[in-house]
Amino acid sequence: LPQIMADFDMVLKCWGPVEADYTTHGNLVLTRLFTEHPDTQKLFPNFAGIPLGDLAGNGAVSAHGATVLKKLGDLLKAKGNHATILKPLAHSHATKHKIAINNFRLITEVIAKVMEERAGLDAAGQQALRNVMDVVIADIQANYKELGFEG
Ligand code: CUP
Repeated sequence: LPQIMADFDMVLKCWGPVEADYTTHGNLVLTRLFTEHPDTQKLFPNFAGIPLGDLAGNGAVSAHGATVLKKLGDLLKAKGNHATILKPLAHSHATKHKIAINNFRLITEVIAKVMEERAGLDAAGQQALRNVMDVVIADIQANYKELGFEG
């Protein structure tokens, strides 16, 4: 079995607690991303003015966080067969939101920590998540290039 398939499976083994409450975990991920990397909050005009202390209770932050994690769940379950999922996602993040590639690396590290704390993802599982996201991010980058967005 190729290692990357074992990596998808290892992350999916801890996905249950995340999937059980995308809204709560999505808010935790974005609140932590914006707290640890303040520039990322400015990427979203709707969120830019929210004080750090109010992020945890903000419904729009929770809603986008839920969207992000649902999408990641779809990607994990596709186990690399994700071209049709990634294409529209890359398109909107390149042309509408203008999210540079590095932000996907930052959010990967935040998701690894939140999954460690909330879903028991151990060090090997966190590395598996990084390996999976390396593939996802490389494919987003290929889409970005095609769209002429340097990312
Ligand atoms: O969907 C969405 O919205 C996205 C999600 C994803 C992608 C890729 C992979 C995974 C997931 N997003 Cu939005 C993302 C992001 C954000 O928001 C921010 C920052 C970074 C990233």
